[in-house]
Amino acid sequence: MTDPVPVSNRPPVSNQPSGRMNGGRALAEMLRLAEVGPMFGMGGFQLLPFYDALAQLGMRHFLINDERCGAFAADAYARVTNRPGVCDGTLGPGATNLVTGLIESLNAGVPIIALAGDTNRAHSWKNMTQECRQAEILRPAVKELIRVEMTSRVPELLRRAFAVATSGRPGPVLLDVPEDVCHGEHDFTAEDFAIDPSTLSVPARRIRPDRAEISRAAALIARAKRPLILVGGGIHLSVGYDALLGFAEAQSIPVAHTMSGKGGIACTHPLSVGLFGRYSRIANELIEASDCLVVVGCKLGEIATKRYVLPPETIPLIHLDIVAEEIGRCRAADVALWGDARAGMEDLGEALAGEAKRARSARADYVAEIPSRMASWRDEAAARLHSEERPIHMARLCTELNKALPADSTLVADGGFAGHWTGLLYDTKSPGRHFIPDRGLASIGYGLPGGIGAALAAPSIPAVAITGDGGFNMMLGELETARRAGIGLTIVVVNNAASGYVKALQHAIFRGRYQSSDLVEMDYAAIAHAMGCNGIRIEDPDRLGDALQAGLAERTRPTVLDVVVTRDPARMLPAVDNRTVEIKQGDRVA
Ligand SMILES: Cc1ncc(C[n+]2csc(CCOP(=O)(O)OP(=O)(O)O)c2C)c(N)n1
Ligand SMILES: [Mg+2]
Repeated sequence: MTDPVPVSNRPPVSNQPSGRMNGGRALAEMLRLAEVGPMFGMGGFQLLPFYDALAQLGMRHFLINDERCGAFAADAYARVTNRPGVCDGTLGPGATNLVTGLIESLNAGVPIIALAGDTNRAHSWKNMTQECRQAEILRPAVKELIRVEMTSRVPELLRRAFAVATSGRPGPVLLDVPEDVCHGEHDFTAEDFAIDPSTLSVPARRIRPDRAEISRAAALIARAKRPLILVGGGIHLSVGYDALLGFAEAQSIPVAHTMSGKGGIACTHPLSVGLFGRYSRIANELIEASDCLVVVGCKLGEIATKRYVLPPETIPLIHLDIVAEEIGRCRAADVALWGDARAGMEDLGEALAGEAKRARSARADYVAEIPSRMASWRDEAAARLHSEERPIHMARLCTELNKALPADSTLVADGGFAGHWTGLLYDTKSPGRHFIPDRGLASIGYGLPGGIGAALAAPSIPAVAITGDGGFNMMLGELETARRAGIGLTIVVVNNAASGYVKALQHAIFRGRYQSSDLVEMDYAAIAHAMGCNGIRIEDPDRLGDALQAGLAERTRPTVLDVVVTRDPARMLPAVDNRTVEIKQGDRVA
């Protein structure tokens, strides 16, 4: 009698394989069952059975050049698709390199399944090569760290990982997989391979706020003459766009957004008052003049509150959030609505349905203010928004992005100026995750790998990443990944030959005593060419439009647009920064 063919050498016949297989194969089979998208990682001995299984099963996995980038790419993938992104690293340095990316996802509430190889337990703590206390290092970087101690428990614990990653406030879950568990074998039954489909995308489960609190909130809103909705990134995690727009329109309530909340409603909608917080067009003054604030899926952190000076304590505030303990953390709430953003907005809309007609007529003048205030802001900012100056003005670059990017495109914005300028001036044209800034941890370097994740998540949708030169330097190796992946990603490098945010602050606070904030002048278009990509250096603002179109037209190779912007540290900040100067009401920005 011949031995049965080992599972790893057989083509998959069903979603529920059975028979003897190693832990790596079981991991891959479960991820296949979960219909995960492209994965990002860098191999090492411990996880090689997993890699082998991916090859056997024909699953997509991209070698990245730094595990942090794999985590960033998985994060952006998850934001575009609302499905968990997957990344992996080998033990020791692979695992520790994941930390920054995983904390981005943790703080931003993004579902991730991360795998880390670990030492063979027969030899652990005997100075094995690359061994470190990785579980202790990674535990605070994730929503939950699951140590997989038995090959037989791989399916069960991956099921658990998806449930944790996608429920409540979503987040990253790390499976720490010892070498012997990954290489070890077990006889699995078909029933072992099962997964709850409701845990494969966010939000996995919805919870509605307490009814009595909804009534109290509705009463406050009904009385308000100038209510304002402040929306954060939770609106994307809840996919609450229709509920938000329906509620705002029915009740005539304008909407301001954080950087992460951009796209809750289209920035071009007449009820959108733009970004609030550290940088603002007209939103901060509308907050000051409001008589009822409805905060939705927003932590009211440092940037949103302009370092905790907004919103004024005197204005009644309703706070709707999926994490109960976020309510009241930074600003007391008059009404606490603990629940899912979409469900909460629907319930508020229902509670106020009878009021809608009266509210719309009572607030007609109020909402009519918004387009006219926005128009006068545009007039004041026009010289910068349409600037012909060289080096190029950041506001002009944002105007050109607004013109060039279609409504369905994704703009990924890096942690430095790139994110703040576009957070303020980039206009999404339809609701959704069309603007992806890494505000969870605000690391520089997210732009390029985030762009890779976004491009792979939605290949038919134009993907553009905007990054500083410092952030791009950090990640240059990933241009190789982008090229290998054959993606038509456009990378806009904001080339100011500086660690610009740092230099601008040194200018403002330390009277121009600069230390370690200059970069050498680089030609990133030439670097892109040398790496087999398209590259265009742009010094004339009138060439920006064509260059962006050229980038968007590329379908199979990345394009680097090297945009030469101001080198003057006095002119880099998108506005007066309130860490350096007191912001007075009426300060104009951009
Ligand atoms: C990993 C990391 N290190 C340091 C910082 C602090 N930081 C914020 S903005 C900035 C400047 C980054 O330079 P660049 O990417 O060129 O962007 P610019 O501000 O010049 O547009 C730095 C160093 C950070 N956000 N992330
Ligand atoms: Mg720079």
